[in-house]
This record gives sequence, C-alpha cells and structure tokens, in this order.
Amino acid sequence: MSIQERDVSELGPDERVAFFERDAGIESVRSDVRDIVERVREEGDVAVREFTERFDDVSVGNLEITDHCERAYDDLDEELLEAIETAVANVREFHEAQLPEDWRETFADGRELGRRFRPIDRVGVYVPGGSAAYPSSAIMGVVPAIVAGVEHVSVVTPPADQINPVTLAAIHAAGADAVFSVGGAQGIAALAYGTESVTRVQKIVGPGNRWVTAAKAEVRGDVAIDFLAGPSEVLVVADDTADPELVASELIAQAEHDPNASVVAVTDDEATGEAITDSLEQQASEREREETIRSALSNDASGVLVARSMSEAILFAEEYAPEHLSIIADDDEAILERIDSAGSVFLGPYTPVAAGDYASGTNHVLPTNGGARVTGGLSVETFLRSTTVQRLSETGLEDLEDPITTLATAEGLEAHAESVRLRLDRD
Ligand code: HSO
Ligand code: ZN
Repeated sequence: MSIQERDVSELGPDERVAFFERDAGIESVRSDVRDIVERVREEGDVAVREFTERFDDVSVGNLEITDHCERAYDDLDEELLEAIETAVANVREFHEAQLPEDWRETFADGRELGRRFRPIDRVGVYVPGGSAAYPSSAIMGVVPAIVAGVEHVSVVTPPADQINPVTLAAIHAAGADAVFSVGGAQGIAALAYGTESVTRVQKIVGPGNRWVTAAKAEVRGDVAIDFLAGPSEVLVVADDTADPELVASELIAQAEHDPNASVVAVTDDEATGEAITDSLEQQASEREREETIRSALSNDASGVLVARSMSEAILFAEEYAPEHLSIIADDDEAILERIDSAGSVFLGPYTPVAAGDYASGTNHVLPTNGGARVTGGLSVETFLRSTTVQRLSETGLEDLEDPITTLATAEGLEAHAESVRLRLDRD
C-alpha cells in the first residue's frame, strides 16, 4: 500500500479523527503490563530476571552494567567517539542555556516574592534497545538531567545478546551514574519501585515501545514521568518553492523508525503534492528499511495533503500538533508565527529533523499524539522543581489583612484569619 493523497477540504469526520486523535496504542498490552509491574514491585530482582528471560531471551548475571559502559566508551572507535562527544557537547550547551535563575522581587507594599529551582534528587532514564538501539536517546535523556544538577541518574536499557556498545558508550559519555540491563515494562517497574539491584527513582523519562509506555502510564502517580510518547511523527508544511525530494526525505526518515510512525506533508500546491508522492515512492524503494517505511506511509495518520491555501495548510498542521514540524516554504517565519502546537520546529531546507534527532543540540524526546497541544519535550525544567519564597514586611501584611481575613472567614477557617491578626495586634 502507498501513502494516501487527499485534499484537506475533502477529509471526512473519520479521516479527521484518524489524523488528529492519534494514540500511543497501549490498550492492548495494558493488562499484561499491570501484571509485570505488580510482580516486579512485589518480588524485585527475581521477577526482573524472570521477565528478562521470557521477553529478551537472555539470562542476565549482574543487572548493573555501569562498568561495561565505561569500558565500551574506552574501546569505541575514534569516529563514533567524536560523533558522540559532539552530540553531547551540543546538547549540553543548548540545555545549559535553559537553566533558570532563582529570583526575588519586591512587589508593592512590602511583599518580597520569588522562585527558586532545585533539581530532583533521583531520576531514571529509559534508553530503548532491541531492533532500534538508540545511543542518541541516551544523550537526550541523561544530559539535561545532569545539566539540571540531578544527583543520581540511573539508566535502564534492555539486554540483547550483547547490548549495543555504542549505546553503552553514549550512556557513559552523557554522564549517567548507574546503568542497569533491564528493559520493557520490567525496567520501568524496577525504576519506579526499586529492587535489590536497582535504586528507586522519583521521576522516569524517555521513550520506549508500547510496553514501556504502558508501564509508564501504570506507575504514574507512584512516580513522576515525563509524558507518554508514541511512535515518531513528522509533518512538513511545504509551498511551491519547496524541493519535493527534500520534503519526501523527511517523511521517509521518520517513517523508518516504526511501522506505526505518522508522516504527513501538507502543501497548498497540487503539483508539489504530486511530486512529493512520486518522490516518496522512489525513495522508499531505495531505503534499507523499506518495509517499515511503507507500513508507516500507509498509516491512517500519514498522507500527502493538498490544501486550498497556505492558511488551510497551517490550520491543519496546528490541529495535527506534530512531534516534529518542518517548514519548507518561502516565508517560513510567517508560517511559524501562526503555529502554537508542535514539539520541535525545523525551518528551511538545510534543517532536517535528523539534525535535532542527533546533534544540533535540541532534545529529541518530544510529545507525540497531539501532546504538543499541552506540553513541550524534555528540557532542563523536566528535571527541576520550583519553590516559591516570600517575606512580608509589617506594612505588607497590614495591607493584606483585610483580603486574607475576609476570605478566610468566608471559608470558615477562623484560625487562618487569627494567624494574621495575632501578628498585627502584638504591639
Ligand atoms: N526521531 C526520533 C528520535 C531518533 N531519531 C532517535 C533517530 N534516533 C524521535 O521521534
Ligand atoms: Zn528520528
């Protein structure tokens, strides 16, 4: 099957639902995941080992593999090492620029108010493995936590016959404190509740497959999480100045992640739309992961869409709220002005999504399934908590006496009112 070519204005209600109400597809594994989480919570390492044998077909010795990461780093070939170090440096630099400063300000009437930011103490990062081992995701999860000042960063990653040495080296380069060879729902449960080997954390971040995502949904509440991320998505807004081959290459690139990836091009120019479709066909057949790519292209939430105007194209993009938004058009800044919902935006022909996936410095752990309507991707703030601070002067409190005591009385909370009066009636 190939990609659907449609006019935006002719989409029916069901088609619009398919585009705009994407979900992470975790329902089908929910009850299995609940059992796994429960068993790990109750039995710790024993259950972790059992599930690892069952799902990964590996019997692990030591769950902790922190030393292996250092060795993998030392043994890695020069070119890979340099690539990792460049990515780490750029991601660190961008995230350092996000560090908020504590502040205090004196507002009118002797009210001194402020905010301070402190890192979360213990954080867990899930690093995917399996058929898609992602060293880059290790960097994206760990570096911002380190920059935020997190005291202890644990990583869990699934064991394969042999865990990808590049992933291990990247975990080390990123600066993780402890690394464990456990993946899937059991990895998330181990981080959430702790086991004999794995230290319990307070927040879990990072992308994973359906099992991982369902497990994050399951433990949420007992532990904080970033968000529930589904398969990769990209939406390209293109006008008639866009090179159709570049547009198609963006769709193909994200399509190779997952048969359930969602990839869309929307353009106000019919000829451009047709050329994108042709190029997709051509490029798909040239790629190593052709099968995965073709599945993703044929998804209900994938398509080449022709809009009657750029405004209609922009409205579609806004409603889609993609994980990645690429704008390849003459006046890209004006288009961006009209977009509020996107995880990460890529402007112009020289800015492929792959730049943000690996090395430009922005984070690639981003909200999918329309999550960009309400949240952004991983950032330094993900790993910080904020505290407000205040000091009132005597006159500052005097000025607030009436509103506080009046509201407290209205709420029937006399002791609140009294705690104010007591201070002012003293002399
Ligand atoms: N595009 C993915 C991240 C990634 N790409 C990792 C390559 N490696 C996030 O949707
Ligand atoms: Zn990618």
